[in-house]
Formats: sequence, C-alpha cells, structure tokens
Amino acid sequence: MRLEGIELRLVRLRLREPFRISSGTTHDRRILLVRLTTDEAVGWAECVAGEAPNYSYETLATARWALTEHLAPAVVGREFADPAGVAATLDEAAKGHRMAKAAIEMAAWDAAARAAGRSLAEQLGGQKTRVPTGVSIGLQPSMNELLQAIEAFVAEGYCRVKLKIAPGQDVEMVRTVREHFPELPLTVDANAAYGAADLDHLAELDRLGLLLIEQPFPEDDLLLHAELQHRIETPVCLDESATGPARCREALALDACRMVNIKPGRVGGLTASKAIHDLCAEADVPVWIGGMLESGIGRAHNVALASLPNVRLLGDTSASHRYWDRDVVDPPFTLNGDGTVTVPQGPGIGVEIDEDYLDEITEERAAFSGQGSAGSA
Ligand code: NPG
Repeated sequence: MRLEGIELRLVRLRLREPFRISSGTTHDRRILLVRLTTDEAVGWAECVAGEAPNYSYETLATARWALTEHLAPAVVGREFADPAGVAATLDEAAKGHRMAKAAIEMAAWDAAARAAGRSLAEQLGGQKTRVPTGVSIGLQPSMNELLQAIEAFVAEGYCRVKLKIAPGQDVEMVRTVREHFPELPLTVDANAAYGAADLDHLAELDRLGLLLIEQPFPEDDLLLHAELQHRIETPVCLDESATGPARCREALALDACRMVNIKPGRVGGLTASKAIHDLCAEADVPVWIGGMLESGIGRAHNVALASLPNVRLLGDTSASHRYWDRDVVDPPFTLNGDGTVTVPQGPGIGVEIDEDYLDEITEERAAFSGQGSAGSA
C-alpha cells in the first residue's frame, strides 16, 4: 500500500465521571486521532497518550511533536508491503514514542484490513466473535462509594472488576470488597505506586483470592516484580513495564510476571501486540487487553485484538457508555446480556466514524501529504 496522507485531529471528549488512578485524575480526554489515507483505503486510530506524564513519559504534547516532526514525515509518500513495514520504518525514524507510533501503525492496520475486505479481528488472526469484558474502577473517595460502584457495574453485567489501589487504599480496602463480594472475579492495579519497602505489605494481598496483581512497582524494575512473584501465588501482571516484545521476554525469563496486560497503544501498535501475544502463548502465559479510556476508535482496535486465542483473561474493554454519553463511532460498543462485547465483523475496525460529531468536538487539525508538506486546516 502507498501511504498517501495523514490527518491528525485533536478532539475533546468529556468522561461521564472523572477517573482516578494512583498517579492522577482524568476528567476530559483530549485525544489525538489519526486518519490515514492509502491508495486503497482509509484507516483510523487514536493515540492513547494523556495530558500529564503520570502513566508514562509520553503525553499528548510529546506525541504530537513526534508525529508532526518525525513520524508522519517518515512514512507519508512511501510504499509498504504491510503494517509491520510501517512499524519498522517508524522505529527507524525515532526511538521510543511508542504511543505516537502506535497511532499511525494501527491506522495502517485498519486501512490494510479494509483494503482486503476483512475485519481487523480477522486480519489479526482473531477467532472470537464476542469477548467477555471486565470493568476498571478508579480510586473512589470512600469505601461506600466503591462498594456502590462495584454493585452497579456487576448489575450491568460486567464479569470481572479491577480495583485501583494506592498506598493507604489497598489491603484493607480489598479485604472489605472481598467480604462483600466473596465470589467476584477481582484484580487490583497499583500503577507502579509501590517500592521495595512494601513487599511484605503487598504479599498480604495473596490471601484475598485475586486473579492478578497488576504493576505494583516502577516500570523499570523487573527484579522487584520477580521478588514479589516469588513470594506469592497470585500472578503478578505487567502493564507499564511491558513496553514491547523484548522487555516481555526478559520479564518471562525472570519470572517477573505470569500474566501480561497488552495495550497496543503502549507497545507501539498491533504488530508488537501480536508479537507479545504470541511469545506469551508459547510460554503458556495468558494475556488480556487493557484500556486507556479510549474513544470508540481505540476501543474497536482493542476489541479486535481481544479476539486472539491467547487473550484468556477478561480485559478493560468496557462498553462506550461506561465512558461517554456519546461515542464517536456508530454503533457504539454495548454490553451483551452475557457480559461480552461483540467483535465488529465489518471491514477494518468495523464501526462507522461519526464524522459530524467529530467535527463538533475537534479542536485542531493538521494534514500531511505525499509532498511532505504539513498544513493546518
Ligand atoms: O477502561 O479504559 C479503561 C480504563 C482502564 O484502568 C484502566 N486504565 O492503568 O490501566 C491503567 C488505566 C489508565 C487509565 C492508565 C487512563 C492511564 C490513563
């Protein structure tokens, strides 16, 4: 495919409720969307970087800079055999900046699938037509509000709940939740909020029947994750640390985790996601698909990826209504009666982009064409 043009659009979407993790709170999502044109089809994707560098060093501002100055110019006007070729060229153009790269690479996957007349799920090798789905609940102001939130999501049909934890809101909080919901499939996520001094304390979570403990320690500390994993039976799961296939291989070799949360936006796109999926499958390590409060565009990519066979755990691929009053795709993602989300079967990401609504919420746009010129509209 010849990559003819890229349009970047910055949109603002208001979350129905603010989302708080150990390192910060998100109220609105300002999302950079990529619309990529090839000689055969158009593809869409979104950049998952947030406004503050609290989840990762990448932000909306760094992604925009990397996309504008280095990544879009490196691929526009060039011919590629497949999206993996786009990923390789992006890697040659810049180190790091995986969230920025993923936005282009994933749009290339959408375009390639549309050009082939296949769904993105099929193009990726996915087999499931529905994926069971969990929900991630942000830190709540009080125990009561947390219990009520869990109650409401369980009543809606979510089959697994992920709780955010942070120092001061951890073992006791999870124990209370467990007492109220003895059978609920439950996970916890610390977003790297703990250190070596917390090993004994975190080991107490082992008795609470959790499916996994996600990213307790800083991103660059695989050894500390391995130390916790050796002390407990609950699987340790990596998110922030799992930056790509090589890092995942290291983590598995060190027994630093026994499960992996794959977020295509975090690892540079769907090519790297598939590689992580495959190497975990070989090691018999189950994976699941995380979420970054995506619009329906990023959600469609995540749901397609969740249809792969080694995605054996429920992900944070919740329905549109969990996040937005109105999503940017049609139809929006909804929760089926059995707690699943349907994997779109139409070409590419398989949902229509609501361009009228996008126009309403667009703050800025910039275009890159084959002539290498960048212009704003
Ligand atoms: O449902 O998309 C969702 C949110 C899932 O908890 C979730 N995401 O650390 O995994 C995370 C967390 C997150 C959200 C991280 C926003 C960064 C920003």
